[in-house]
Formats: sequence, C-alpha cells, structure tokens
Amino acid sequence: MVERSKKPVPIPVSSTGAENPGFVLESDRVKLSLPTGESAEILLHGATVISWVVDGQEKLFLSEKAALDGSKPVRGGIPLVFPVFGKSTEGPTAALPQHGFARLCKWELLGRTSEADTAIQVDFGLGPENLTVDQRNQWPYEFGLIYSVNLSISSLETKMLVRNEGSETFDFNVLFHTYFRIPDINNLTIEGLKGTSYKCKVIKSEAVEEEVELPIRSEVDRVYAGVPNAVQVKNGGETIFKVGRTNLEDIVVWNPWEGASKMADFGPEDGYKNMICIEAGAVSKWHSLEPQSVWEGSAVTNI
Ligand code: TA6
Repeated sequence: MVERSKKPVPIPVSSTGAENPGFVLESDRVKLSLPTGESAEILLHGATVISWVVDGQEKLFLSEKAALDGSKPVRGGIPLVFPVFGKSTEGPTAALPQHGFARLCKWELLGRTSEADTAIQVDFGLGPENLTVDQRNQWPYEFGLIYSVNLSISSLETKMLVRNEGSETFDFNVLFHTYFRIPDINNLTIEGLKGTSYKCKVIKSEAVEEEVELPIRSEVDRVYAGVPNAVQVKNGGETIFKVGRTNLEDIVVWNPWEGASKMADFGPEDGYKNMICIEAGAVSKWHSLEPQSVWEGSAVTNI
C-alpha cells in the first residue's frame, strides 16, 4: 500500500464526524460536505463517487438500478478504470475483466484533509492485499494506488497516484469513468474536441473531429486521443461542466442511447437522455511504470 507520507497530516477519522461535520464515515461509504451546501458521497466499493451535489442539484448520473452493495461495478457516478481500459485479448491484462479490478475492489480509507470551509479531500488506497487471490493471479504486479477526491465550492477533483512497488515494469491504463447528469441529451454539445483524432467503437472507424460543438444524437462510444485543452459540456449553448486534466491525455465520450434498454442495471430505460460520460483517462496507449516509480494524473470538473 502506498503510504501518504507526502500528504498533509490527516485529521483523525471519526466514526460520527461530529468534530468535523464535513466528513462522515459510514459502514460502506464516506460523505463529504461544505458549510456552503456542496456535498459528495463515495462508496468504499470501487472508491466510486456516487453523488456530487452543488446548489442542491445532483451533478452525476446514477442508474436507478445501480448495484451499490459491492456485487458489481456501479452503473453511474465515477467508476475507476485500472489497470486496463476495456477488455484486453492479449498481454498481461488479458485475464482481467473489462475495465480492470479497481472498480470491483473495496478500497481502504487512508484519511482526509480539510482546507478551512472551502474544500475537503479524502484519500483511498488499494494494493495487492486488497485483491482476491484470483485478481492477484490475473495481474501479479506489486502496485500501490492512492485515489483522492477533493470537493470544493465550485469543483470536484479526482486524482490517482500509481506506484510500482515491485521489481518488474508494468503497463497500465487509468480512467475516471464519469457519468454526468444533464438536462436533455438533445440539447447537449461538447466543445474542445475539434481537431483531435478518435476511434469510434460504434462503427469501428477512425477520424478527426470536425465539430467545434459536437452534438450527441445517437449512440456514441469514442476514444479521443491527445485532447489538448479542457472540454466543455454545454446545454443549449451554456457551459454546465468544464473538465480540465493533468497527465490524462485522452477523453472517452459514451452514451449508450437506446442500447441502455439492454443493460440490466441501467434505469430508467430512457435515462440515456439525461447522461453523458465524459471520461478523462490515459487509455489510448499503455503507460509503462518502472520499478519504484510513481505516476500521477488528475481531472477537475468545474461547474
Ligand atoms: O467508456 C466507454 C465504455 O468502454 C463503453 O464501451 C461501454 O462498455 C462502457 O464503457 C460501460 O462499460 P461497463 O463495463 O461499465 O458496462
């Protein structure tokens, strides 16, 4: 497990949060809140953010049929993808399930730090000791992850630190599989992708994005590689989310459209009209991490 040695000294984790109402630890989740009303909720299962509320409005899409009991990945919120994006058919990650094990495991709460009344951060850890024997056998590398969620008055930041604690170099992908809640997919456009090459999994094609403001009017499942700047999600021309990234060069855009009706844990069936996945990640190529090396990447969404 990666220690938090370089992190601010954590405030002692209290079960009730009484001395720090901004932080409450329950049996299966952590609840963060700020005096100004912003809040976030993170399951220990998969360290999955399942709620982010600003001005009384939920900003993330969570399927009504999402499993929150740890029995399967959460359909919605911000599931974590590591060490593989999608499903490998060869190589060291070929035995792993789609999107890897990070979203399937129970993460450890490492602690939290608060910055007065304007922000609160919680850190989670995952290492080989948190994996099942099967998962260890599927990907037998000595790794350590620290995942941080920082809630501030106008933003939510997710950060991942990956450490290679072994003697063998390993390759990985990492991605925040964020489901944003939106008013209406038919009014949605995405700005910031123009000029970027993408691979489309729907029609198995490659192209360069030509749209300044990309509308989503049918199923979309694209990996944009090397997106240079922040991406803006707009509703009727007004920016509702701005997604900035550090060391995460790619953006995946996904909406299952009417295919949602074939997903047992996607509800309501027409819920695709109120969500868009804008996924910040490092997935268009493998990232090699040498022994005792560290990699960090983050995404911050501003409202
Ligand atoms: O991020 C897009 C994607 O890779 C899609 O291809 C689709 O499979 C989606 O992830 C959801 O994957 P999941 O394993 O959560 O059903």
